[in-house]
Amino acid sequence: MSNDDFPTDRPAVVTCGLPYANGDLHIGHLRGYIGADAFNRALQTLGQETAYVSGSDMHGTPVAVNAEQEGVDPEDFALEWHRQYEETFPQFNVDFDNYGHTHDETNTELTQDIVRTLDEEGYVYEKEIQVAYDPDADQYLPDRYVEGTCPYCGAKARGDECDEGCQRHLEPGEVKDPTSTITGNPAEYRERTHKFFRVSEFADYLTEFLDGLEGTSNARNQPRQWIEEGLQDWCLTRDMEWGIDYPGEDDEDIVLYVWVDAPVEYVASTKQYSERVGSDEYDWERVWKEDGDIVHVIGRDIIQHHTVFWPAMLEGADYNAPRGIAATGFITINGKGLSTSRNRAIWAEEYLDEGFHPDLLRYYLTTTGGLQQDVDFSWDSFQEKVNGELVGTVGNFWYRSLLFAYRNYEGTPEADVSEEVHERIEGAIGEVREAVNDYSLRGIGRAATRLAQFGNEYIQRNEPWKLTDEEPEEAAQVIRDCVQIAKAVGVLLEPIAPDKARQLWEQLGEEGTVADAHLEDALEAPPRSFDEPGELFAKIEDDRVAELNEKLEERVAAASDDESETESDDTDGDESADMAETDDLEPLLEDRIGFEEFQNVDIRVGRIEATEGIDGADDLARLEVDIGFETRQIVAGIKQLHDLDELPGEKCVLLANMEPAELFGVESNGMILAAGEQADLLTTRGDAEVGEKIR
Ligand code: B3M
Ligand code: ZN
Repeated sequence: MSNDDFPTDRPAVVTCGLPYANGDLHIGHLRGYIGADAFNRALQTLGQETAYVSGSDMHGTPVAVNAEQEGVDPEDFALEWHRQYEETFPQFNVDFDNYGHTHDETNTELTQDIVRTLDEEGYVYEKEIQVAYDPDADQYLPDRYVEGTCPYCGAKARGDECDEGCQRHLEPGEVKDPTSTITGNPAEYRERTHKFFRVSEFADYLTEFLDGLEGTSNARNQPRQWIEEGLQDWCLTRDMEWGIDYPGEDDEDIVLYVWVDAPVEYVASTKQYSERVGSDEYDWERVWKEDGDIVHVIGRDIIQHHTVFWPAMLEGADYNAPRGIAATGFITINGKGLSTSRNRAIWAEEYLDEGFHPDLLRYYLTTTGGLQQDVDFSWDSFQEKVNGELVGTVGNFWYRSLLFAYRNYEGTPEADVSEEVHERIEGAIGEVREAVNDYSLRGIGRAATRLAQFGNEYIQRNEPWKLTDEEPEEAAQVIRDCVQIAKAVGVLLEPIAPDKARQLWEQLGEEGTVADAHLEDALEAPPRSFDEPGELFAKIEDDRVAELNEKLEERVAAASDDESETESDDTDGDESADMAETDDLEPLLEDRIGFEEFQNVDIRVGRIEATEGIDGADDLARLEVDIGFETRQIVAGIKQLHDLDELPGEKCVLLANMEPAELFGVESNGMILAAGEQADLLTTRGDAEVGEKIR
């Protein structure tokens, strides 16, 4: 099954993963909320009817554990964070049509309703299981109350997720060597009766669902492996008080597992929106029960919940399936994993307090790397991106063209847009349309910045300042074109930098709002007159970056100093990137080798010709590399770390006489050399030919 392209004549809904209402938001969180917001705005510019909804995730042990640590009631605790989030999102121009929370009436009722239907349809059964228990605390130990070893990959894992390893969901009782996070005691086991959802019955359905799923390839491919391994049924209930009751049961000590009611908030929040604006305007039931286009933007640590459990629940309860799931990579800071306990994060509030405009971060987060790539944030790379692309390309073009137009014509000169420029703008519109259908936010940003780049070249090439006296008509033509390009860049960039686009719109004296504009409006003539423009972007100076680097280092060091051994105050899955941490370099090898031995190592210059991710493998990519004599197929663990589409054409360095090996059924004939946790690919600095030996 393949979908018709966006825009469709059906209503769409875009969601982002629900933040747990348990702590401050950082840029790891913002990547998803901003990404989904940008995608939703982009759909709108295509003319798609759409809504952007989400809500706070109030339940589960992520909230209960943190509330307990603070000695407060989980409901009060979660509501307080929920209110803070409601205030934070608009500050980043994250514009939800509805932002609810999972503890509200709409979600409680809808969740119970869906679970009741699953039960009635025969998808739920009861089973006696062994549940971890801490006798000293006299408490059962669901999910984050217990830690141990992942039975699949051996990494340290939480009770319900292998957050530092393979990212799998773990069922109660699965984690090995469980210890209580309350007391540190080894957990005991006690028999309890719990409800189970027959996910295993949905294997065929899910395979078919994945065949038609759009979004990022990690979301489509990873679940296939889990399905092939055999799906387990899913425990729907937990021994705790905080959460939503199982419908019709009055056992006070058992609630629904947080991952049951959390995704239902996508539906509940859409329903609240629909009820507010009226179903004539936006019909949630059509979206969720008939034929709406549902798009989830999530972190890659929650792919299984969204591609296995959630679609099975939707199917079992007779709801519509998601059309697209886009799973973003993690964010690291200066090459190391985000860690809330180590204060190694860029906090949402902190970013704003530093006085940076939210659109700069929006641009950085959406256009640095592809969606599924891990992004390493540093103030240096932030500065480079802002100064190079926003200040140097977009801002520079906007300002110089509008200022020239204002000074010479007090606005848009009277002329028709030239054919060349008309076509160039049409081309950029096409690029955006394609990028949206490819779920590529970076593609959207690139279409806008490339158009601005073209504008700069166009102005440079035509030198209107030389024409105003001698060839006034030609000068007017060039500037007319430039004003049109400036406006078009604004329309194209709006999903990513909505406030900067709004400011440009105002400078042009446009009516209405750029947020309501469609892509085709990029070709509509701007108003005849406008006021003197101002510069919309300012360069970030080096000393500012030095100061920010220093502050960040001090903060991280201070947190490491007084850090207790436990990291249980980490609040979310982003910490899994902590694995990437290498505080110390690997020690140098003592043993020396002779030149002859080195001669046996055949290292060559290659050129990457083609790349593709390997289905079912999280990290592996298949590369075709020209090594002068022949083209080699090489498997490399770079899928998450590089944008595969960008590599063809790049020179690389490879070990050519590596023994062939087979990985995920693909033969690898050589090894690409790379450095560090981010797999920084080695290349040559000068003109060494492909095939040249490295000595
Ligand atoms: N509250 C946060 C996370 O695991 C979790 C998302 C729920 S989405 C339905 O990223
Ligand atoms: Zn694991």
